[in-house]
Amino acid sequence: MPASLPNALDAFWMPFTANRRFKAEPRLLARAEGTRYYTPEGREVLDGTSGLWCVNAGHTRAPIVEAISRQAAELDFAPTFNLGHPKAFELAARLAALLPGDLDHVFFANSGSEAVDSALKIALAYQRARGKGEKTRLIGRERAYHGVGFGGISVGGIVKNRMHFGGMLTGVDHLPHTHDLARNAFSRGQPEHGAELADALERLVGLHDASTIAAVIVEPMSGSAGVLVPPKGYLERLRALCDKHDILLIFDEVITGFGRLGAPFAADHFGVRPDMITFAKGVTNAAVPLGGVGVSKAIYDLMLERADSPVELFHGYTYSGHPLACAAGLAALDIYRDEDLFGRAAALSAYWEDAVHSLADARHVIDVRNLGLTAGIELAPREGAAGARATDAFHACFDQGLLVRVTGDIIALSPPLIVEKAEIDRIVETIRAVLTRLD
Ligand code: PXG
Repeated sequence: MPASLPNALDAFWMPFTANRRFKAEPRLLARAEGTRYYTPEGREVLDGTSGLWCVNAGHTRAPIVEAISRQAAELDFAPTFNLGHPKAFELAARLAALLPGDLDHVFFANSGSEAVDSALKIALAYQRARGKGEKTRLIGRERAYHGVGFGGISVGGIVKNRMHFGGMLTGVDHLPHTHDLARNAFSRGQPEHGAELADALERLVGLHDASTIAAVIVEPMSGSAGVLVPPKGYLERLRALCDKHDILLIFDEVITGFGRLGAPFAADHFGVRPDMITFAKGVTNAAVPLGGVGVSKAIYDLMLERADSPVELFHGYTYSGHPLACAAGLAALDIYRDEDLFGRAAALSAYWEDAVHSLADARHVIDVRNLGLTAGIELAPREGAAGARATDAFHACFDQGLLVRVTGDIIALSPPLIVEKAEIDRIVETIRAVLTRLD
């Protein structure tokens, strides 16, 4: 490191990070393989979070590495505005086949945030194209995370992600979140209580009128907010209300897509059909950034038919359908299929559920919840210091060789779908040991 750089960590303004704390006490990852990260000193860290909910097939999988390097040598970049390259069409077709029902068309972006903005814009453009241009309102939900674009934070519901950034989009409203510890603590799988919270959409319709509402967007299971599992019947009710009022329903499956719940998408797991699905993360196993929107045949066909100019959607990114991302995506889909990783996640989920619920009596724990290969372990907050206990747990787990995610006072777990039972045991034992020692 050159002497002129007193702190070589200084220049990188790290996202969603307490930069001063990190740079005083850095934790670095240098290498990864399968379910493990390795620090620069060679210390092994078990990945309990699939990176950031994204490395579903485990790290540095050889077929993906090879596909990316082959693609980089063959075709590094090609525009997809008025031109095309084979792998973008191939990946879109593979995704259309994997997406549920008539979600037969795929729009590509580069991240979950861009996927969400794309879906919201498609919803508005679609309503306009069908002669319902006054349907401009977007409905999100409290505690939702839809990325960090202005569209995503407007419909999102995480206070800190919104409060610093001004007025955001106008004409947005929110449903109540579904997290209810008083009625649903320690639920296994979907909680019993709260389907009626979907009826809040009726109240928003009563307030704004359905003729002004374009779309509702929800995470079918909230990930970032700390694994908030939808109550039984809730998503079904939301779908029925959207149908009743001619409102599009968008599922943000950036986390739940690609096997996290033991099915290709949460829409499959819950048996509820949205009009659009946003995806990112697992689509390439996170090896190259890629996001996108699965769009229903009805939306796509109408947009093409009714367009008032030859270009039907004035939206897209330089890197929509980037060749490296498409190559990585195709290789990732092959792994998911060949290793039946979604089926593997489904088969492991009962073991996972028992394992994480064994923490119900661990120190500080006020709730354990789970679905598929996810879990939220909620801790009692320290008096006057919300979030501090879970942050300390994060650091202690890392030092004990386990990577977890924390949000507020919730530990969120989402191991790679290739996780072994012995590794699940290790995740749970490490967390118990850490909590036992924690103030
Ligand atoms: N929608 C959902 C449901 C997400 O979870 C995004 C959109 C945005 O994706 P991008 O690719 O723009 O980051 C996300 C991202 C965490 C964590 O620790 C979660 C996300 C990102 C970073 C951290 O919970 N989710």
